[in-house]
Amino acid sequence: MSRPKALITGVTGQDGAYLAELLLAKGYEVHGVKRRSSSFNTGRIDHLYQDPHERDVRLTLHYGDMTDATNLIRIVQEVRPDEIYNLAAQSHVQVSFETAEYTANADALGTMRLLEAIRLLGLRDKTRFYQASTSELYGKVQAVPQSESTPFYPRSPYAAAKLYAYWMVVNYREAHGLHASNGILFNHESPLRGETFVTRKVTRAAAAISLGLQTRLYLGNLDAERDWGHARDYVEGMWRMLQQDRPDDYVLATGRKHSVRAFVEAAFSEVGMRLEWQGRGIDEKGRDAKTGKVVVAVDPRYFRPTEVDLLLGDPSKAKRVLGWSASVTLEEMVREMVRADLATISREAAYRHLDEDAWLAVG
Ligand code: NDP
Ligand code: GDR
Repeated sequence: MSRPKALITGVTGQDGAYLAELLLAKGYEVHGVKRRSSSFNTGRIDHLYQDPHERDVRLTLHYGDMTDATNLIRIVQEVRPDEIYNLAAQSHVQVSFETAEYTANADALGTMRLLEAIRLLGLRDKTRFYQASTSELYGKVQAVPQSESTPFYPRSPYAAAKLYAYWMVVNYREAHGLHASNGILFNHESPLRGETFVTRKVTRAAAAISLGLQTRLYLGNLDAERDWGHARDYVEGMWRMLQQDRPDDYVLATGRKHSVRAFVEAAFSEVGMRLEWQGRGIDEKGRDAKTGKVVVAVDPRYFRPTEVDLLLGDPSKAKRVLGWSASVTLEEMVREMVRADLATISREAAYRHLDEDAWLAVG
């Protein structure tokens, strides 16, 4: 019997790396779309690389871009995948305020291009489609916890682009009979998380400050609350959605929320530092209880023009239908992330002198 084939867009990102690993372990032939870059961008999947000269190569990368329709059509035509996981996106909410048109092109139209490729190549009955939808669709809080039936209210160009993609998936399912599903995923993190998302920014800073390589961490809104899970759990949920006879939309979440401030406290406590908070809003500061030094401060540069205050998911449908639930607690995840950053930063510091300004610039 031939192996099932999967095509992953965004294979070089956090979720792409975990998903590629999962599908290879399940016996799939995995194809990934990567962007051309002037520097290496495959660091998260290098451990999965196989020499293309070997026999039975099961991971193949194709150059491509979500903004290039002919390129996407050719890749889908060549691979003829059984499953497409559309994870590629300009995924940073704050950056989307600066790059609204590009974000719409890649995240909204890019999704449409792939759906259209399946349709026009006659793969409707062969290829199943997973769309990386997001809890950002809920945006301005309408109800808590948020489930598949909670109304959307996007609060950023990113969320508005993902809203278009969400509805195109529903439409191609209803209009053309595609097996296309939306995973409405709440925030999920890991040691592979991009360094400019708040969790990884915090765990890296806690590690660097405890090693004496950084003095202070600047953050935006400390009061925002999120439902944070572990990426490894969430890619398993993506796969389960595509194994269902019928396509559908599912929330994946832990059902627990924490504030950014609580995440910061947990990360610093992991390196043996207790924080004491003083002031409010832009004057708020976190001091190391032992030394009295300010190690966390607010910088309004990181405030968003429109913020999403609270995301808390209700994952009961995924549990009922997919048998899926999040297995990693926030405490376990923070520990894994901080330990990984301590190891990486110590290794890096041994090689070169770390320029503090470079650390502070991480957004
Ligand atoms: P990352 O930002 O880590 O990865 C995004 C991936 O998309 C990278 O491989 C990136 O390539 C690629 N990419 C970006 N733009 C393009 C483009 N124009 N053409 C081709 N590839 C492109 O995101 P995550 O892994 O965290 O998230 C995966 C998906 O899930 C995204 O769509 C995100 O919006 C969505 N999502 C994420 C959540 C989370 O909490 N992580 C929650 C809900 C949804 P490169 O490596 O070259 O930059
Ligand atoms: P989010 O993740 O916007 O939820 O999108 P991010 O980690 O960027 O922000 C979470 C919350 O933390 C607040 N915050 C800061 N955020 C960043 N990045 N940097 C800071 O210094 C900072 N200080 C406070 C933010 O204001 C926000 O409230 C992520 C992405 O992965 C999306 O692609 C995905 O769709 C959603 O999660 C679900």
